[in-house]
Amino acid sequence: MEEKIFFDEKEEISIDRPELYRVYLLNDDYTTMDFVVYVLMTIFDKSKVEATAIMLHVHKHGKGLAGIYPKEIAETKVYQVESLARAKGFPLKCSIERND
Ligand code: NFA
Repeated sequence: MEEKIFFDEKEEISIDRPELYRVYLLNDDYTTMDFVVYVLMTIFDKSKVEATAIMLHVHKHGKGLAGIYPKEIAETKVYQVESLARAKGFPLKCSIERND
């Protein structure tokens, strides 16, 4: 996405804005609620109150928004969540959707 900024009639610069992607957490029957809250606080910088609300939303509705980031950062978040989950023996999964 490109946005032109005009300073006056003569000067003009262009700024490339990155495409943003939504990172969702997906519900499953085995990952503990405490672990999902921990992931939201440590990987997605949520407070305990926000993390608990998102976790309960995922538990009830099947998926919930964890954050919105440029593509490479979104992919890194997914990798961090899923490798930490596997290391702890949980099947927790994420999905990514373009935020358009
Ligand atoms: N459904 C899981 C449970 O009852 C909790 C959970 C919430 C898992 C959000 C994954 C995501 N232990």
